[in-house]
Amino acid sequence: MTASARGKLLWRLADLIERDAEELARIEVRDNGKLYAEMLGQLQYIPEWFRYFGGLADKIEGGVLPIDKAEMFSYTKREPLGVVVAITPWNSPLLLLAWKMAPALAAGNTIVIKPSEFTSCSTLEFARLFKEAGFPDGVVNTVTGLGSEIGAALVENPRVAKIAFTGGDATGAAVYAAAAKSIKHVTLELGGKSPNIVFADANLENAVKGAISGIFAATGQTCIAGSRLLVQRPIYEEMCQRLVAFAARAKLGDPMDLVTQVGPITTQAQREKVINYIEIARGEGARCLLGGGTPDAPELAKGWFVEPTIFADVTSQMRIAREEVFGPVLSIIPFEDENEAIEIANDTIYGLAAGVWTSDIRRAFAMANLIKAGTVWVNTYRAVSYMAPFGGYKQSGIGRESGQAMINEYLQTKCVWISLAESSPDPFVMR
Ligand code: TXE
Repeated sequence: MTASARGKLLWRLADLIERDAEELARIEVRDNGKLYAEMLGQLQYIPEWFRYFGGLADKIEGGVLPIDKAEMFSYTKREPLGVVVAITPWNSPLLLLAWKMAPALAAGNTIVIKPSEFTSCSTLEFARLFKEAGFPDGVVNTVTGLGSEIGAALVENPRVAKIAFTGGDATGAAVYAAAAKSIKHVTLELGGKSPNIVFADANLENAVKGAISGIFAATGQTCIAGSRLLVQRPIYEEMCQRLVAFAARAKLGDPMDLVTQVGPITTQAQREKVINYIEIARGEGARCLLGGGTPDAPELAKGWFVEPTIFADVTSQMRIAREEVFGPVLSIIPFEDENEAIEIANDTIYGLAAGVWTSDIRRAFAMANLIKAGTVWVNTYRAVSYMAPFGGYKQSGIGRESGQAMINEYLQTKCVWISLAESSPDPFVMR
């Protein structure tokens, strides 16, 4: 298929996703329990990844080298890697899949998708659209099953050229090690313990909303959760009070209901993990300002709900500040000045994202420079785009997704040498 034809297929697919966005969003909600409003927003935005990378498909160019050897013609080609395996988690199955698929297909690879065992339905429905768009059989394939069986088998398969993985850090490390056996290309998007840093000169109303969206939106089940809220001492108590007042009003309930703000946790095991971390935080001496358990409203009894929970007086040494909870649990940590904020912010194995709230432009740039994270938001939080490279520093991952250059993560370079000489030179000397 020509690159232009590939691009057109991706555009056609984008139109079909747009057509079916509501139905796909409903399936996502039934699978993972996240808010319909959130999943619909994602589904309505996903087509842009396919349009953006579809537009790039016929702009993948090689070059002719001004090679420094007589009678030699040399050029480069950008070629697809081959079979790409996309392994996706349960929190935003189709969005995270689109981030992998759009560049992989635009670059001319074929793809095998392994969705999370907890949320396979939306991917299976999504895969139908590729047929309808006219993709040739075999280009997009879906295999469902347990990670430890099916996922592991795909990672070890020597015919697979690349693994594009989003999930937990322990699984990511296992995938990385297994992929190394057959020298596969790997991109990993793993967890985070993102600092959201509020300075005393910030617009506090906006900062409160930013903190809430960082940890309670998506019930905290997001890799970019702003789970550590660093607050400058002069506004520490005020921020704590404002956050409690705001979060206490959050409406828990049916994720399909448009007035719901905090839905349930996706799996029972994940809820147990979150509750366990709340107990750990209490045991470590963190001060629980809000929540701290499961809600007792009878209408919520059948769901895996956890109360929006806020801990104050957290220190960087506590497990609640070091380990990814992946639930609606906020840790508030006080700091004195910029230096201490940076020290605390970077005191983590992770480096996925960070937020900075300040009205001082010098400080905004200084913090953006010094924070070790793949994304830094200033006076905003949780913004993503098909144009913006996304990925982690340190143990939050390898490689980036989205953005023009990221198509290179799915390409390899070939250099072709053609001798135009009539006779061959001395065979014992390198040319
Ligand atoms: O993820 P897993 P889980 C974090 C979050 C959560 C923890 C565990 O902290 O509590 O991870 O969640 C497949 N070879 N994140 O257990 O195991 C699996 O089938 C190949 C962060 O659900 O990482 C699924 O498709 N594949 C995260 C995918 O890996 C394997 C989003 C992710 O599952 C495999 C979700 C193996 N050996 C959880 N084992 C984020 N970064 O957003 C499992 N899988």
